[in-house]
Amino acid sequence: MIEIIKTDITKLEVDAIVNAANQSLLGGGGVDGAIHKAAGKSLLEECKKIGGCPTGEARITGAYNLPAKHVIHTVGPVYKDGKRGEAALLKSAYLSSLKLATLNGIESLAFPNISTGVYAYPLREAAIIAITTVKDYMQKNELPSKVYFVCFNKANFYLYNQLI
Ligand code: AR6
Repeated sequence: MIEIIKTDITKLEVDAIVNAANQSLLGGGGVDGAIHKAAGKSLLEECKKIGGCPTGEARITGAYNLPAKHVIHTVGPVYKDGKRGEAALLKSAYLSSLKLATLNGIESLAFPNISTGVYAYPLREAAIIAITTVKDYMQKNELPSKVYFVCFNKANFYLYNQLI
């Protein structure tokens, strides 16, 4: 079951929220900054121990002061011209997050619109990759049984509703 919602991902009481992080996993702006701010310093301490994450992969941590139970940190690609493997890397960021969710018994999972902020991925192309990857995975796996696409801005909210 998939739901599209327009809200701040840090407010969600789900088993896991996904963070659109960078390779350092040490925080940044956008949704990453919001998640670290709301979770508190213990999240940064746990992330330091992980020692980074390559683009297209994902890592799981606790969620500390957040209402969610876990944070899955994934690193989407920086969009340049679409000819540098961006699509495969974005798909891989979604897929790696979904696989970690399954491995950790996560039923409800919330995704932000990975790579569509600072990393400048074109919204429509990114939304198509997100939706097709999640739908396909959920058809083949029992967990996660509920996925939220959290759209923070009107443009993405409109686009996701149009595409789904
Ligand atoms: N809840 C849900 N979505 C949000 C929130 C929020 N609180 N805040 C922003 N968004 P971005 P990226 C949306 O830039 O493009 C960071 O500095 C935002 O509107 O957060 O993957 C990292 O450290 C946009 O639609 O992530 C990396 O360096 C979406 O989240 C870099 O940015 C993603 O925008 C990653 O860039």
